[in-house]
Amino acid sequence: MENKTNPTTNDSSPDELTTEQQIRRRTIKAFALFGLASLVPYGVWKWIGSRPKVNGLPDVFRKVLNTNERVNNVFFSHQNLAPTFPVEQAARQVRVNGRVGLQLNANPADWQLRVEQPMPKGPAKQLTLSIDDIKALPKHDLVFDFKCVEGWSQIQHWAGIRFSDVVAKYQLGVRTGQTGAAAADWFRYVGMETPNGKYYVGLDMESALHPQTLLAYEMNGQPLTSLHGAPLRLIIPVKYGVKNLKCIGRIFFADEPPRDFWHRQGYDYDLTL
Ligand SMILES: Nc1nc2c(c(=O)[nH]1)N[C@H]1C(S)=C(S)[C@@H](COP(=O)(O)O)O[C@H]1N2
Ligand SMILES: [Mo]
Repeated sequence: MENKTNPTTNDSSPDELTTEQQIRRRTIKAFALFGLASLVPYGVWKWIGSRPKVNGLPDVFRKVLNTNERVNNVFFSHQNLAPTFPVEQAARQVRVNGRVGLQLNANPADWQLRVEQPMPKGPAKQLTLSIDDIKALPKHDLVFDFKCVEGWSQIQHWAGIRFSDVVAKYQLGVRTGQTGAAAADWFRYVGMETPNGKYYVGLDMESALHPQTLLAYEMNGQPLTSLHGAPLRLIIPVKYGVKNLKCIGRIFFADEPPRDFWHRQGYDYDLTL
């Protein structure tokens, strides 16, 4: 009587599955589906994570942002500033790391900065700047957490001029020679090297033009020591220490990534924090 009034209960027929078997099958199916479904986003996630980081964001996100930024015509609007600190927190004993290309007994009076950029028509543009030319631009102080890829960091106090101010003053970086040109007119990279060419870095233009990117001539209010890159070094807080070239002798603009000392040793080219 129970069997007749309840059609869902049927465990007598041999070709019907028992409730237990049905549950097991459904569970297996559910797991298989769940597994497949989760593989797709996991793969996408892995891929995004493996993308090079641009200003802390995987480049796929950056590309979207950049497109929007370009549309809004604020390609160099930099909202992502590195945190800064009160000057009292800056280290007194600033760590020295890396001496490649430094000529510790060079005469500072002999120093000059060579700047070069290819021009669409005619010969390359070339400038030679003295330390006084550099100091003629507005001075900026910066106290930030300097980070080396080797795993240490230190709050340090630097001062110098904005690289973007040099670019604006001498009309560099854009093919047309007119600062304020469309994003496509900008060279893609900046290369910097020691006077002897033994240490060299390549930087994407956006990071080079970041408002916290300085050509620094002071540390803790004093002229740079040779070990810290006298008379002029790069301070670029959006990048790891290796990109902060000490003793700049030459700066040039390019569309191909310039050679980069640590990239040649196997590090990421970008090294953006
Ligand atoms: N010319 C030159 N610049 C250089 C290096 C170097 O070996 N030679 N080392 C880099 C590395 S790895 C770091 S962490 C910083 C360290 O700067 P500091 O010695 O002023 O602390 O300089 C960078 N700039
Ligand atoms: Mo470093």
